[in-house]
Amino acid sequence: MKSPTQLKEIEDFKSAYIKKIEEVSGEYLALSSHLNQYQALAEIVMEKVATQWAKTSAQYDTIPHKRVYLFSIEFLIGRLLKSYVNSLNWEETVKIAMHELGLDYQTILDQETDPGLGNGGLGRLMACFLESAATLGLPFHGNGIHYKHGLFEQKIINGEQVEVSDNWLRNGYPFEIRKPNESVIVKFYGDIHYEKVNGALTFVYENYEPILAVPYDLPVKGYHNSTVNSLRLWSAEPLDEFDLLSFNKGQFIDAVRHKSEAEAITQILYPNDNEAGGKLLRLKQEYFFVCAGLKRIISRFKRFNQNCLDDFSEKIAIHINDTHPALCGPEMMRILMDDEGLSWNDAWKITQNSLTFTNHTVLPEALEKWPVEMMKFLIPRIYMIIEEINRQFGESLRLKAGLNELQISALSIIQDNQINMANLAIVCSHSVNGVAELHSKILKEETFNGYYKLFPERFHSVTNGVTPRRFLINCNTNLRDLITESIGTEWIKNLYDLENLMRFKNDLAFAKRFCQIKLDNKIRLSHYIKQQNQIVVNPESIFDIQVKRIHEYKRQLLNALHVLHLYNCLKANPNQEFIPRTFIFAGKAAPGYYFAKEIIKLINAIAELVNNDPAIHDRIKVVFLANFNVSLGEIIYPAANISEQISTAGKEASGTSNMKFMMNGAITLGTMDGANIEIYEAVGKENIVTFGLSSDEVTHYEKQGGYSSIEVYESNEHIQKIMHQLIDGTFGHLGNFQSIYDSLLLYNDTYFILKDFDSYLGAQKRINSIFQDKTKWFNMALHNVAYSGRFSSDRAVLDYQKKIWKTI
Ligand code: GPW
Repeated sequence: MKSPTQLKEIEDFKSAYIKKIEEVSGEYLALSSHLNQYQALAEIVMEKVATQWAKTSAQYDTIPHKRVYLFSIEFLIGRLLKSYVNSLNWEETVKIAMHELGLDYQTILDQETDPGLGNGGLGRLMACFLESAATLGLPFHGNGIHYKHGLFEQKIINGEQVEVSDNWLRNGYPFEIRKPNESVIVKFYGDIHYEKVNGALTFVYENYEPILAVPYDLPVKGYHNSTVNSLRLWSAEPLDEFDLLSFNKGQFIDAVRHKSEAEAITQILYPNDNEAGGKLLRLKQEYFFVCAGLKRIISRFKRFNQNCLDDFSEKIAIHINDTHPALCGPEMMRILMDDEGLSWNDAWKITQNSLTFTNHTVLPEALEKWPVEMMKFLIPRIYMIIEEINRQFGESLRLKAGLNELQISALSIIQDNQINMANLAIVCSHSVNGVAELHSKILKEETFNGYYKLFPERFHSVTNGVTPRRFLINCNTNLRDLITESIGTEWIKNLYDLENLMRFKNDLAFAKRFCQIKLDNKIRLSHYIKQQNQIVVNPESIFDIQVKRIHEYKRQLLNALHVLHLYNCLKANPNQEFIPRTFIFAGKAAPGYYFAKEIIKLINAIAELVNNDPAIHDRIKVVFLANFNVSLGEIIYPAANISEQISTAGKEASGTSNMKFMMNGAITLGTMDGANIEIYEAVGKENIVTFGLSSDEVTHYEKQGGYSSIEVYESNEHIQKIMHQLIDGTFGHLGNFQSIYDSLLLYNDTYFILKDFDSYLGAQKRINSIFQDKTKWFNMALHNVAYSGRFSSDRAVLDYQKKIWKTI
């Protein structure tokens, strides 16, 4: 029964909506398109959010509280309409109203583009942190880039990845506000020299190229509270005056060129994940959003602090998310000295006390290094400051720490004519952290060991987390309702409360509903698969899923080779007892990453072979879903039985899909890597399936130049068979996989795929036997949901607040 207030709310909503439809489309509701229906809903929701937004900002201005600004080159926010509706506690009203108006709510939600302003885990983590901070009511804002084109859309054509440009702004975007009057100027190129003015040596920067940075603000709404924070994304535009100047001189082409060169800066997100690019335009992007963000933060701070910067670092924390914003160090020095007139020492104190830094990888190819020449050419003043920071740092190591020249050069920010951005970030900040316990340990013992020995107090660890609102509550509503009926609503804000679910471990009625929900989610995913790939899968089979960027270290190849092996077993012994499995893959490869693209091709070739072989009798199905993004993840995570987390130990800093799957009751099949180790500790060894070399074992082999993959090959006939199939024409026109064959046998299998193969096979067999025992399986799944509390990004953000930013 609806209360009179609820009934009124629904009626009010309906009339506001009917009117809004006319405003956005100039038509009556009956004639409106789905897109118009979406736009009308988005506008109504945005109005409601904006009211709280204005209020939050005003409150922050009056109540002094340390603010955190998160600087990141990626924010993978996902679709927002449903999030806003649910966080406003408006879900029921909107659903009923839409229904009564004869509209399909899901179809309307599906009109929204999914802003792909990030590549993968790193960008998504930032979006989770923003959501959690707003839900916790903390003053915490994001600062990044307003890319015109986000991550490319992936199509699969003839089994291969084809990239299509992403145009997320094509229909306009209702959840951002352009704020031209808060624009700032960012300067590139030019010359620097000192001049004597009135006897004093004065520093002059001239002939630079000014670019206008225009902010777009997006509201970040807390769940069921009234906090709305901001995500500020900067867009590059030409300065009008300059265009006019060229026009007046009749230099039309110059004017147009300047315009497009300016706009180029924020045209596109670089599509590399865990790999540093080295392109001038990328460095331009890095400086662009750092400079614009810091200028605004500092000028706002002065406005509210009687123009005084003394206590800046007590009131503001600036967080450097991986090294892409590491220019925060020298840029803050520049603003404080050149624009604000502070001395080097005063500027340095404020800078270092304000900055904190998180590292997200130990892969050498991902550690950013920029050629000195490029930096000098593009941002000469910043280069000067970096040189001076480095000189003073070297000096202090020599005098205070008593290091010799060899030791000093190993820690230098400038090495081999390159700027080492991680070193720059560490030297300029007072805190460095890794994103899972093992990862932080590797940072201390290996990657940054020299710094750790000097400044042990600067090193911390904060394990990643994901927001349960997006990755459980809003995407697995049936499970949400079951949980709430069973243990109340407290868990939504304190995910540790999920442990109360263990009370139901012997409750048959609960178990039945829990399993039925999983099955329904699998049916939903099966429909999607049928519609997208024209493949019919069996929802009763084990859904074994690996979704993430395609990367050698993440070892989708190990998974694929195992499928091929299973196929061989079934072909050799067609009547064997076999538990049906559906192997689901999704993920994008960087467009220039040849080997990753070959892996996609191989998965699709295996799918073609296995899915169409009548001898298999549909007992194995292989599916590669195109264009993995946040929205697709929201359909996939709730439907998984097995979460594949099979990176080479020591290589995956944390992983976060492991947490999203776990929360939805999937069982992790994983190596002892990244946060898998902490999932193991949380659920206990009975409730996870692990395999493979440990990180220490991997390091041990690496120190000897690797293991011998040929030896493994020679002693294992299953491996011999699958290796031959890669190159013997098994896949017909679908391809020959010589490069994969070579990497495993000729180039000694850098990621230990063949070395871990047998162990992986054993783990997969264990899964089969467990799955047959339905009670045991339910119990494991329940443990995974119940002990996912510590993997909430609420916990992660609180850890940062306590340990890193010291805000609470
Ligand atoms: F290389 N991560 C990512 F460290 O998604 F910058 N993209 C990246 O470019 C990098 C890291 C970078 C990921 C890590 O691979 C993953 O293990 C981690 O869970 C995630 O960042 C969030 O910390």
